[in-house]
Amino acid sequence: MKETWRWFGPDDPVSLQDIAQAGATGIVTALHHLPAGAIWSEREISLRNREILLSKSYINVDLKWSVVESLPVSEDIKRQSGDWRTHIKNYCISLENLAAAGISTICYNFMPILDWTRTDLEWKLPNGATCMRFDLIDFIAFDMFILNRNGACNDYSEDLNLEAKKRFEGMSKETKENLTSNIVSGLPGAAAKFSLKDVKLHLKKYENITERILRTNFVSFLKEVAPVAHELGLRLCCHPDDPPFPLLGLPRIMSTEKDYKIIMDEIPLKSNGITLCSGSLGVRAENNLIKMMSRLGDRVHFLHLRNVKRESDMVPNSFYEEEHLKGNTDMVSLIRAILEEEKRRRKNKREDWSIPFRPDHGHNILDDLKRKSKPGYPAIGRLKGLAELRGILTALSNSL
Ligand code: DNO
Repeated sequence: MKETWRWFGPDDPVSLQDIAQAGATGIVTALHHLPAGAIWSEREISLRNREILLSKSYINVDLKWSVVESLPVSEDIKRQSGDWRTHIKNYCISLENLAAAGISTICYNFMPILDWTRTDLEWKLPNGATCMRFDLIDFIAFDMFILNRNGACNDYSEDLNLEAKKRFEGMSKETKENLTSNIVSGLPGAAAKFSLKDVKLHLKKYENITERILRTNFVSFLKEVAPVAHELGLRLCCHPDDPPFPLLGLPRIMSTEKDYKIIMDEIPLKSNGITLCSGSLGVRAENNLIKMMSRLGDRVHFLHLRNVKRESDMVPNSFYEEEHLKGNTDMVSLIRAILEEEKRRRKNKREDWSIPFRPDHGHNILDDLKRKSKPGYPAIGRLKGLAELRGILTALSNSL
């Protein structure tokens, strides 16, 4: 397992030097300044790459850009409307340029409009640390009474509607504003930042996009890009929906093992792979991550290791981000399953036997509470996660 760390580029408050001190050497980054659908030119890629390589002159550690997260898929591609054909061509050119720069693992997602979504970015834990949380009732209150989405009430049970109404009536103006900005303005790494008005406009454009249509569009996107990636020796890896259920009446189609299986079977190329995110998938009790790792393992190209605590086993549900070794996922068994997959790969002489992973998210602890980093991506909270994961990894590797 190769230790990597997400870096948002030169304006990330957590620097390359911090990463080197955390002990990770693989950098996970993206050209966040380029809009979805645009070409990632050789020049833009090499500027970012140079920045990472030049760090060697002031920190004597070899850091390498090892994963792209994410090469975003435009809304036009997801809906097959507007400029979607050009965007697919551009996607393929970006893949060629990335391959030329020696970067071969490319993460992306296929969630309509909203990328990962939380209602609370600084939820206080009993020990004074903060973490991220998705509160279903707050989300419904937003959907029904702030966004005023048509038909929203039909998506939830009567009880949930009533609870959300009560919650909304008790909210101050500031709480409503915070909730809105947490949901619509885009968490770190999301392809776009929206206003409430943008979300309404986008929702209108998605009116006729059913789950079936979205899946068909996804398959047709992959039928074009996966063969290109295959030729270039690249590994595409689709990140799951986060949270793994429909939001705002929009379909989400990469939420369960069954969803992944459909897509893997449709395009049976190694280049058509998975980002196994234990935090996102772990929000659904039916997702058995350990079995997913064993059953789909040969196409898992990237791992996000993180834990969540489900507050109920319903779908949808509320959840919060737990410490890496707490929460609903048994991290020791998951890492054991990953190491077994790596063993199989070594036996089959696969050059990609070492799977890149990153400690995904972290609590804000100690100095994180003073230093403003990107939501979910503090230095010390992630370092603690990485250290804990590294401990398990070392212990299991030694005993294997
Ligand atoms: C959240 C991340 C997501 C992820 C994208 C992948 O922390 O895991 O932003 O990067 O959804 O495309």
